[in-house]
Amino acid sequence: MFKNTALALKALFSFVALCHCLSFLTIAEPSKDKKLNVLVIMADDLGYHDLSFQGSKHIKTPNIDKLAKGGIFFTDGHTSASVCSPSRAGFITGRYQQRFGHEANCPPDDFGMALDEYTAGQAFQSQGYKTFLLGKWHLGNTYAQYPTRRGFDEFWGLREGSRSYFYNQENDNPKSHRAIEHNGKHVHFEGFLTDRITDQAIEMVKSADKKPFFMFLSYTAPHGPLQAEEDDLAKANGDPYVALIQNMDENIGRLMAFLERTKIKENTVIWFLSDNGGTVNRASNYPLNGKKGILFEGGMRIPLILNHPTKTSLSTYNKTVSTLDIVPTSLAMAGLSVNFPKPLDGKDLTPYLFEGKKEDPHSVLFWRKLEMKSIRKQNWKLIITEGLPPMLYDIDNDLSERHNKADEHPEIVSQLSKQLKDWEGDLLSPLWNEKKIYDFVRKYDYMRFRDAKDFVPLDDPKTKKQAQKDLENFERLNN
Ligand SMILES: [Ca+2]
Repeated sequence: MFKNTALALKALFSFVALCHCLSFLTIAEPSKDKKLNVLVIMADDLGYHDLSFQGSKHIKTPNIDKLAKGGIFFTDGHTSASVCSPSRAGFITGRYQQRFGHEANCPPDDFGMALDEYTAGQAFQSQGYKTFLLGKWHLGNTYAQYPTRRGFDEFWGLREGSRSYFYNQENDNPKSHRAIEHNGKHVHFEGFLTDRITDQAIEMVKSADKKPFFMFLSYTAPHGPLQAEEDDLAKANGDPYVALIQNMDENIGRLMAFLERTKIKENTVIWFLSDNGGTVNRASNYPLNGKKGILFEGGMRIPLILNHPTKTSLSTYNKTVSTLDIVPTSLAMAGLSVNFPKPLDGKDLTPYLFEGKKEDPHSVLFWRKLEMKSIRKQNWKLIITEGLPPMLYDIDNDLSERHNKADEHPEIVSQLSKQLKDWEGDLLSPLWNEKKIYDFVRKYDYMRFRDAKDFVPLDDPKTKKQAQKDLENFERLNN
């Protein structure tokens, strides 16, 4: 009898525990019958240190900080390139952009991202999502490359990579690819571009009319030209770089307030990142060495944030990840399954972020742009560039890349070089190039960051003078 009572009690406890579990599951997944929206906010040329939560003392970014604090910050997050166009090509396809020859920056006017590559816009469109692109495109200027032909229902922005933040005759000539367009129609805008991009983002979310949406909010800030309105300048002690970032942060705050007010935010996955590292002298990539354009960490380790409605206790993630992972991870979070026509290099991070998977999502990551390339494998990172000896860094112990270990560990250099070479076997040759002078500029940048004992200014006029001299010599010898 006693035994039976004990068994009955045990069964009752199990039943109560099960009910408790089931109700917990129901509470934990409020959005089960509603598809998640995905919003990717990309800054342009933002310095790694130039956000308050990253340690900046003079740049105030309470709204981006809030996204980081309420979400997951990736301490070892990387773009697939250290300049704009290839970095965006990698993110938007989830594939190493070198696989389709998209290595150099700025596709020529009659060319752009390979048309047989499948974009994030197409992937979400295929699932019945509304797809929006705001701001900078920079993946090709031709009509065939136009965002509305590449997976976006609606585009409000510029085809090119940068422009004035104010309407002006030079950029806003209707023939210019820097002019603002709305689905092919020329736009006359008033005031400051970052404000107008955000107004349009809010309008587009409203127009989605409760349908799920994918939005790529591609700000041009804080990329040059360094411009700001008077009141933003005043709040930034007269520094237009600071003003550009703080104004972008206020705009993100305005968008978040709208999403919160309409309860859309609780159903939206939000990413924040920069397309590459800082480059102007006012920017800071501390504690990273290097800058936009080269493959030291300052070029392509970026502040990567994932703010999301899924319940998790994870607030930082320390394994090496890539912006190639954004599209597959977002699709998985939204419970969508897309048949991509070509294999992705990006990984679905959800098992690592939400199911406790412990392994490395990427056993190795690769970079290549023209004459320079790099590989990262666990703590080791190798950079190889034309005309200089290999550079090998122990990233776990030397994040600032000050101590070249190539001479101490020739076996690691040779093993990583081989792995890099094998990866290159699957790539196309670059479909377009950059002016030769940039090879020399990059070489001198590598040398001065490699040899720096402490942090050095990001820009150096001597580098450009030296590069000009080398270019003249090169042309004399080759003509
Ligand atoms: Ca950029």
